[in-house]
Amino acid sequence: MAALCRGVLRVAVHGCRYGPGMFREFSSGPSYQYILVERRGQSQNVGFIQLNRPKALNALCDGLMTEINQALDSFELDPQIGAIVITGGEKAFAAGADIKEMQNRTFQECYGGSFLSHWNRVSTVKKPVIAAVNGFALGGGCELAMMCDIIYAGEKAQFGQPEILLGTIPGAGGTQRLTRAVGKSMAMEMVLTGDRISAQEAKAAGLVSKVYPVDKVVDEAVTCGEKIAKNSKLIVSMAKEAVNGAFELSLSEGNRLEKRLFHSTFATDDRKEGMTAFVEKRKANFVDQ
Ligand code: CO8
Repeated sequence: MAALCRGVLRVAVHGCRYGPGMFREFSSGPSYQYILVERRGQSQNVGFIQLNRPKALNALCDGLMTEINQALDSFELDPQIGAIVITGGEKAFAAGADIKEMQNRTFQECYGGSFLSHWNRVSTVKKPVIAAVNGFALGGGCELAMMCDIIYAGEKAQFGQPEILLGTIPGAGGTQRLTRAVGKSMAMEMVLTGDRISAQEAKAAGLVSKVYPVDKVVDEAVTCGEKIAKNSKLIVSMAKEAVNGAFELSLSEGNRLEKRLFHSTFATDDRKEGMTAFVEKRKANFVDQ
């Protein structure tokens, strides 16, 4: 199998893998041990990252998170890519931070070494990121999904913050993003009991935007990514920044940010093109300028 990725030819040896769990990009791209990285969509404009540590239910070890960051960095720099999809496997999106890796950590190591401080890269990417979740999204797995901009869930997905059962608490935004997404009562219940919620409950609570059959959710996420990627990448980033402002700012500050960004769109070629195309009854040809 060969696929084009970021302009370089990727060759998969042994059915998608290079060595044990390795996917190698030729010529100059990085090799990944814990994730698969490719382009998806008809125009190959959706960056696709699949967590690929199935034996450990995609537990988020340090190396896996570092690789996700590398893949995100390269998609962020790639002018062809208009959206990114992150997914896992059928049984697990990710069953949380790697407990075996954390088991013998001390407070001094965690605090002094800023343990897992590189975990929030997903939430700082300018391009939209869509999580396609099948199976378990637990602990850091649920937090990873919540760092994404849109969550699509497969019918059998389960979301939870079970850290309390391990004698700890969420550490990558779980108490904050979950509470904003589902409200205080449900967030408290999940964080304090460790109970999981189903895809359907997650949809009803507003944690996920759509639920699809297990075998459809990844394709649907890519389709959503393609739809986003057809718009101006510049304006999409501004829209994303404005929506994210709603989580950080007061209403008046958020509205001010939105207005500034709205005004800023009038400094772009794409705003002019979009409105001109509408008036001329033709499809807009955005140039991301
Ligand atoms: N870490 C390491 N290994 C794991 C993890 C994990 N989180 N989850 C599963 N595995 C491993 C198992 O140990 C097992 O390995 P092995 O075959 O070598 O024994 C393999 O995956 C399969 O797991 P199970 O046999 O347990 O599979 P089941 O189908 O019976 O159960 C469950 C699936 C329910 C998902 C179960 O595996 C489970 O409860 N996993 C742990 C879930 C959990 O507690 N997650 C939270 C972890 S803590 C966390 O995420 C904190 C994040 C803080 C971030 C801080 C950033 C600064």
